[in-house]
Amino acid sequence: MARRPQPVEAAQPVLRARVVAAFGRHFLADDGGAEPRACIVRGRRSDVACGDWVMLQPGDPATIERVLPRRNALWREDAWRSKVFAANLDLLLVVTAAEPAPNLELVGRALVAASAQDLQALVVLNKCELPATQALLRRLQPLRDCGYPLLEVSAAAQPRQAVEQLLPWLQERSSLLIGASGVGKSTLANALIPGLHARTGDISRALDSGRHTTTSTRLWPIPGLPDGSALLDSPGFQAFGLNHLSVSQLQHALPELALRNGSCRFHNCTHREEPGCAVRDAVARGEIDGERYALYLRILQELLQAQRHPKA
Ligand SMILES: Nc1nc2c(ncn2[C@@H]2O[C@H](COP(=O)(O)OP(=O)(O)OP(=O)(O)O)[C@@H](O)[C@H]2O)c(=O)[nH]1
Ligand SMILES: [Mg+2]
Ligand SMILES: [Zn+2]
Repeated sequence: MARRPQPVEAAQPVLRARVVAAFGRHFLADDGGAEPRACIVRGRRSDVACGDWVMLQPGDPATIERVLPRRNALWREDAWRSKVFAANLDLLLVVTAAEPAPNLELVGRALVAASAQDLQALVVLNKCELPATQALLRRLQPLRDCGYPLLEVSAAAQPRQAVEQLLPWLQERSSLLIGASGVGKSTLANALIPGLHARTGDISRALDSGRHTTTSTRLWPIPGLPDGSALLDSPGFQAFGLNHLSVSQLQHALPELALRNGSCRFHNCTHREEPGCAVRDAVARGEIDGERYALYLRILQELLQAQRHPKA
């Protein structure tokens, strides 16, 4: 008996696209068309982040079928969970400024997150026309000493110069602006991308309301640069997800510690109380900055704690 031929499923056109914005389960993805496409994610999967490459099933809205493997990712952490907020980056622009009161803890942690993901990082000291910049520069010197480049810019007072200084770093890469609320990330994005008109905020209003002016991470192509040059603006925030790091990854993520890797008496030295610790010796001799060492100890403590009590 002849079997009825099974209907052949029509080959589904699937598009490769990059997520440029994520709002809960709704996304915008750029597939090379004139405008990014609205899309949703199939099932309950919600760990799709800005910068992810995805396979889309066209439709209205389109559906994200699959998230392609990530080169790297950054996590945001709160008391309950950690969540990826940006993926597939090449450069981290860690923005700081003399006003509002600089958060060097956040700067240090962002640099650790970058190194741990093999991501090049740059410190951008914005609002450099403010007199308090000189004092901040002295506090940032230990970061320069361990090799992080630092650019002094003024996005509001001298946007053209800021753009000139930044553009050479942004060619054919995905660069993420990160830093505390009010340091001027969106003002920098507006200078780099004419016509963007990203909302920028009055600091006192933002701080009073406890709200950030930018509320979600966005990715934009940078006009005038080759394809593949993208800038990501993110909301200012306090806590970086570092708890997924191993002790060894953390030790390699601080260049001045990584340099002394293997020099301690014990190969698995945590650089706390162990005798014959090359890192503590270097701190005592002033070759490693005491604040940086203290930051290492704080992060170490946190990740050991988190590994004992994992979050959901
Ligand atoms: N004096 C001075 N003010 C600046 C400069 N760049 C930005 N600002 C001001 O700083 C304030 C905050 O700027 P935003 O660009 O909104 O800061 P943000 O980092 O994007 O803040 P969030 O989106 O809340 O994370 C605004 O009032 C800007 O005008 C600068 O170079 N100098
Ligand atoms: Mg902003
Ligand atoms: Zn040691």
